[in-house]
Amino acid sequence: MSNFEELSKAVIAGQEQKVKELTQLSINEGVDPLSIINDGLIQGMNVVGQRFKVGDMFVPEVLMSARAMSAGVAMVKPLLLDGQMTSKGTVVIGTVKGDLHDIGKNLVGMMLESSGYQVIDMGVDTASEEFIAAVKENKAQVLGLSALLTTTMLSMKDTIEALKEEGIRNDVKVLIGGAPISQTFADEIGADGFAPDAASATELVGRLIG
Ligand code: B1M
Repeated sequence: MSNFEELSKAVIAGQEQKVKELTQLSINEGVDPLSIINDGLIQGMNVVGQRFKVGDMFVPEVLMSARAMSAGVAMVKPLLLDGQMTSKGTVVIGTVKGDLHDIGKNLVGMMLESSGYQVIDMGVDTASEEFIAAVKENKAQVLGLSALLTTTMLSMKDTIEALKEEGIRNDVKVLIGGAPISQTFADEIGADGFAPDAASATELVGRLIG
């Protein structure tokens, strides 16, 4: 088995220590840092995303894989030349005002990051003005809103209206998700897309700005 295959397998298995050891081994052998990320770490996370989507992996396992992958990426990142780690685009993501649920949002963020997007995570209980400031400051192509409560999902509409008032609605694609969210609701409030899970969200971002 190649180093990359072993690395991918360790990511899939969520073995953080093994990922660190294998990443260090590759670094010591002089393997191209970008290949370690793209051919080893991200390959593993791609498999995790697919398995999660079809129900073969569950949240705790996905979080362990994401943590293992991030540990490897953190070791390799300092070795990359400036600008070598190109981003596919910038996504501002957060849980909407009044809502403190962040497990799903974190999964979506991690999955996007591991697929090569720059992710600006606004955390939880984020007001429309904060989203707008972050979109402007980072020139984000996508704004991802997460809500888990039927009471807070309504503030997604407020954020979309606020984007219109700021005159930047056409500059950014709005993707929404969370347990109570549906495609019907996305259509109702004028969002650009809805994704039921993290893997679909990553695919959708690719379609929206690809
Ligand atoms: Co709360 N909670 N909670 N809770 N909680 C729910 C959502 C609830 C359905 C439980 C229930 O009653 N059956 C219910 C909401 C009812 C409703 O509105 N209809 C509820 C309630 C009522 C509350 C409180 C009001 C309880 C109280 O205090 N009385 C309170 C509210 C606090 C607040 O937010 N202001 C509250 C608090 C909490 C905890 C803090 C204890 C904790 C959150 C911890 C945390 O997130 N750090 C919590 C939890 C854990 C849950 C449940 C049990 C699990 C949510 C979760 O993490 N799921 C939840 C019940 C449930 O959903 N079954 C519940 C796992 C996660 C991976 O899935 O978040 O759906 P999910 O994310 C998925 C997809 O939805 C999608 O991808 C993710 C990955 O596949 N997705 C996106 C999510 N965001 C996306 C964004 C995208 C795209 C896809 O694009 C941007």
